[in-house]
Amino acid sequence: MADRGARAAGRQDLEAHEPDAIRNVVLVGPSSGGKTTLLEALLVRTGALTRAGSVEDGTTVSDFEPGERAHGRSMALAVAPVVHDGVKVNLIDTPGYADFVGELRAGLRAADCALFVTAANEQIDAVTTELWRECAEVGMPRAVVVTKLDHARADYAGVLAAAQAQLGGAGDKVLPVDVPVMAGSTVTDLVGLLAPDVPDEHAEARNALIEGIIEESDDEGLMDRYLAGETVTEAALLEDLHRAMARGTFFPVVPVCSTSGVGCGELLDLIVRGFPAPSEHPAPEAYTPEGKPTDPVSCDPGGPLLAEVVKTSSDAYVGRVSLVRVFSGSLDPDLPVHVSGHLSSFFGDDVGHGDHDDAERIGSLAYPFGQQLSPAKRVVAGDIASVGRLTRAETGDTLSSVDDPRVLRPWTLPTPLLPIGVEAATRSDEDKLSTALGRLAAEDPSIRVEISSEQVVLWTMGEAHADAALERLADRFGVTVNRVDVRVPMRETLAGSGTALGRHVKQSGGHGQYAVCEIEVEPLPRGAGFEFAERVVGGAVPRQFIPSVEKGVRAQLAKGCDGHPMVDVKVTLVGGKAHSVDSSDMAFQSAGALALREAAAAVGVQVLEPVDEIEVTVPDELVGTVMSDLAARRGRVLGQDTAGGFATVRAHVPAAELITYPVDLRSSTHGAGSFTRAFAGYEPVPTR
Ligand SMILES: Nc1nc2c(ncn2[C@@H]2O[C@H](COP(=O)(O)OP(=O)(O)OP(=O)(O)O)[C@@H](O)[C@H]2O)c(=O)[nH]1
Ligand SMILES: [Mg+2]
Repeated sequence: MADRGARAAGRQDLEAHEPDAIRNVVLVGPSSGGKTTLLEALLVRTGALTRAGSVEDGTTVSDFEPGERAHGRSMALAVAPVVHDGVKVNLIDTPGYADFVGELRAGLRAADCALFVTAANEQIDAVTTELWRECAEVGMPRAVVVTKLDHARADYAGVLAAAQAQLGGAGDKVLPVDVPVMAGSTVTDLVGLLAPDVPDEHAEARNALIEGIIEESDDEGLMDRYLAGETVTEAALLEDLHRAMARGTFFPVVPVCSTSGVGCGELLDLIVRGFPAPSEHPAPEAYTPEGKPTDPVSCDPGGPLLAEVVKTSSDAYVGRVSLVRVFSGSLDPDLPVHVSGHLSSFFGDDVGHGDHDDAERIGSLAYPFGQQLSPAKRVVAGDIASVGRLTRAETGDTLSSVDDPRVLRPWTLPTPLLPIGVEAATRSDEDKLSTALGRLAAEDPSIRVEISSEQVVLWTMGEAHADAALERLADRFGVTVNRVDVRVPMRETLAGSGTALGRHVKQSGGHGQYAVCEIEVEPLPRGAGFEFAERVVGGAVPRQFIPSVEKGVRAQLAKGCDGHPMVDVKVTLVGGKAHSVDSSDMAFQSAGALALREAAAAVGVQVLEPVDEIEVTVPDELVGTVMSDLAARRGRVLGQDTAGGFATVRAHVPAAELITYPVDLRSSTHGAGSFTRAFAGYEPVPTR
């Protein structure tokens, strides 16, 4: 802490008075691509820090959580604002590691443009291309930063060509706005291609850039005039670049070396002059709390309040801190707000926290700088701030005006597919467990909690996410749990048809018990559940005791005859005997239960296991690997489709074979594969 304090330079004025003086830029890209380090370099460049921290030493501004420092990689989104040329730039660092994609999604939501940070010594991987495509779908403005230019194996030209080939195309232009100047293997400077006095050796790159920008210009005669020799000013070009970026058709590339800071100034200039302001980026769709769509939201500080909690953290000293992106209106301390969380109306049940509408008051307002908070007086539309002491607002909730409450359509949440079985370590942990798990899922909606009678399962995005969740459970909520194997909920059914007698007779002294029933049993098709019928003739079982038999049978079904709940059977009561004094409801319940046990012993029990339908999507060339792996998991392939270089395989696979599938699929496809799963039904466990 002392070290970090010493690096922090004099306070900048972080208060933005209007949306056009703000840029919200999210840094995305593969893990270890250099995002956190680039953020440090940008902080130094703008004077927010005097000296850059390092990821290895755990001294960066954005990797401040204990887990991040210990592992040397980002695990959560973090914001650090800088001021450049009078414009406030909220830089949002996100984790590149796939387990933390929930944080990346929240970061994309808070931002108006994404910076794809790519290391000059790496390829552009499938995960990056996929994210690029996803951003394209929602029209997110993007730029590419090629960093680590000083790396021993840096290949700037190679990465640039790969970015143009893999990310550009179909009218999309990925073009460098700067060229690195190398002295041997050291990058010493950049040449800006938009400047008027570009050396001849870069004339070709400059022409390509200018023509690329002019093609996007609204001034239709500009290209002809340019080709005829008219000089287009840098300012005019930047204006067209800005417009094309906002439209999502032009993607500038900037080379950077975070180690030396070369390129940081150029990047900041581009962000301030070329990147769209919050007012140019459409806000999320808004609804009334009843679910009626409302007019589009405009980024007006004087408009009705509309803001969203993109991250929640709890601090032992400060309490709950909500990171909020304001889309419309302004936040003032003490302002009463309407808090809405309607995740289930958009995604169905069991996602994040329960739906709610509450009234609360904005507590303290602050601008976050990593984990440090500096007080804010007023936060206008387009800006990002931390709100202290909101007690009802959870991640994904909307804050709106009390007079005109609204709900924003939540951003797409990833589906956690890796189950982790947990058990409270001690009795006192047991007491706190369910509340703590609820908080965990409310803060991080990419975690789902499933508490069944059999066990507590935490659904997570991967091993690292699970570890981080359990660490948070211990550190923040003081609850220690042990990891246990995930138990798949088995069922059983009868292996055949037959008849059985349940004879519950106790007549040794005092008031006796007498009930005899005869049942016919038969297995039913999967998913049919339980059916009860009766064909009793001549009052062999008195009318009033027939429901007693059914009740006894149902109780035995719930317990099962071989340790698992029994399903998909039909039981018909066909006869029995009663005693005028000793028969009772209880006696017939016992006889019914006994009859089912006898039937199970006679016809045999078939154990059933849950089977899920999964849909696996992988690059075409990996489909063979996926197929043979599914076969090894006792999977049954239902069908296969191919589109755009990807193959989708649908299959039924026993849930027991899918427990570690997210981890295994990721490693066998190098992160390029994904899958969905849904419960399909129960099927007999094959006998070995
Ligand atoms: N040589 C060199 N190394 C760099 C540069 N930028 C980052 N690195 C190193 O690359 C490694 C990863 O950098 P990070 O900044 O943690 O990468 P990240 O993109 O934040 O990674 P995640 O947080 O896992 O997503 C660290 O060891 C950095 O020191 C650079 O410009 N030059
Ligand atoms: Mg990082």
